[in-house]
Amino acid sequence: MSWRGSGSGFRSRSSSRSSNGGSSFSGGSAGGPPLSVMIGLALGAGLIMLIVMIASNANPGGFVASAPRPTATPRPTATPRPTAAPVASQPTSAPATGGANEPGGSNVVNETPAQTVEIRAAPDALAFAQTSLTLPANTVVRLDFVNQNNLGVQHNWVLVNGGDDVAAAVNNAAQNNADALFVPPPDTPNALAWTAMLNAGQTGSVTFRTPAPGTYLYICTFPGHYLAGMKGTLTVTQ
Ligand SMILES: [Cu+2]
Repeated sequence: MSWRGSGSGFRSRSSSRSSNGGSSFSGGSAGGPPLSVMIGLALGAGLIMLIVMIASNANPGGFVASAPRPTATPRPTATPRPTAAPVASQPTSAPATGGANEPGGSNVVNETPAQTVEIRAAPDALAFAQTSLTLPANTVVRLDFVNQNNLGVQHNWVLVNGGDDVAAAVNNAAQNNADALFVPPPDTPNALAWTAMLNAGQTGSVTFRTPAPGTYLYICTFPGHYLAGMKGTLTVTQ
């Protein structure tokens, strides 16, 4: 019953509007107070819209100001990374050296020598005091090189597997081995035996097995000494 009553009341309102026949404006203008209320509402809505627009404009303005800051910050963090990488690569490339300044050679053995021999440096020249030496073949020999000289220069004793043609290659390999004081690098071809590079006044030894019978050169591989004539001949007998 109450639902019908409300429905009937709704019908009566719509019928009354249609009965006026005029537009809704004429009906609105007829009532003075509703027009002022409508203007007030419109003005209020306009003010709210302005406030919202101003507020919304202020927020994006803040985002624009803060946006360049994050793009600027990653730049300083990216620059230290490339500087750290080469620092890490340097210690890995550093160990590539020609070995230590110590005796070596393909004929070096760790056996009790059957024979010992002494070679001395010339006291006042870039030369060996003995320019010839004779040893038996296939014999373990300990050679003591005494670097007593008045020039205060470094020398070593290097036995090569041939003559001057082979000695030149061994000498070049040693002179490029500054990290080990110009001794031949490990596994240098045709380098049979060598002592360490000795300061003036030092004595160094190397124990090696003598090669097959023949003639062999021994040289000093300190830069310039072999070219200055610091060499001798080893004759290996049967
Ligand atoms: Cu020398």
